[in-house]
Amino acid sequence: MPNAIRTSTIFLSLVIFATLITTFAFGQTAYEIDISKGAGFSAYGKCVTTKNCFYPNPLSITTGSTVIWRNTDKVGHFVVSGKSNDNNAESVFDSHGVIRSGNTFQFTFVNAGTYDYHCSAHPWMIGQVIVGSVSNVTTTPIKQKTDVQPTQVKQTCDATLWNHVYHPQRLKVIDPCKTVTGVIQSIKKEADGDYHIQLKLDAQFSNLVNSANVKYQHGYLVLEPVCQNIVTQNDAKSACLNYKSMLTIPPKGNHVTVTGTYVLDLQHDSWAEIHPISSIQIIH
Ligand SMILES: [Cu+2]
Repeated sequence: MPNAIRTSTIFLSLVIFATLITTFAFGQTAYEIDISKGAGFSAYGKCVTTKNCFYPNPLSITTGSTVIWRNTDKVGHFVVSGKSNDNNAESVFDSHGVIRSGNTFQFTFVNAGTYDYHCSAHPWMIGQVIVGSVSNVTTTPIKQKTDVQPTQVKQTCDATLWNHVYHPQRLKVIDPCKTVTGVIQSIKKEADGDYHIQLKLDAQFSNLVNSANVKYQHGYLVLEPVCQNIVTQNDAKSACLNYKSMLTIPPKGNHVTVTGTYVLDLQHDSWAEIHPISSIQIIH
């Protein structure tokens, strides 16, 4: 082997070795991408021009790295792989449901490649993660954080949703914020803009339904995410004025985790509901 090639081979090996050491020394390598303030405001916003509604953008990392998207904006956002106009893009990662202000979503990139992503609610928000195999990445991450604890999925309830529940006095609150799991049985649009969803609760939550759920809802818990659809019922219109829910409801048959207020609906024989819903996510 000629000397020059041998030297560069040794040098490359050292680079790979050094990179591995760094990765192992700090544990899992994690990078943060911030969702910029005001990113949801308009397709002509500042961050759209400067291409940093997701910052840094693009982000170059190595395989095995975790990216944590942090929502520093005031409104909720989504992170979905692929381009916004590409309906058939195979989804590599998906925040499923909204990342609320201050919350995070994370994904570990196992395979090398160039990954476009976007916010499904604000299609002008686009970004790219470039994942190189350990040996060929030469760029230095703009922002690197180490020893990041796995994100605790803290289930919280958005109390402001109550501003969008019409006639809230018909609901008797039993638990202001409760998380349950189960399988979606049916989804129906209602005139008040809500969805009426029947959820077959997992065994450990089966005590949350009552005789009215059995009598009128096949024993299923009722889920009511508010202001999902166009309101045609007159007395419900004001509750959804200038407000549209950012929740994405998974199709029926999905096993989901749901967080919201656990109530009894006094107008319907006091059957049990989660109403309003703060989050609903597919369990993988
Ligand atoms: Cu967004």
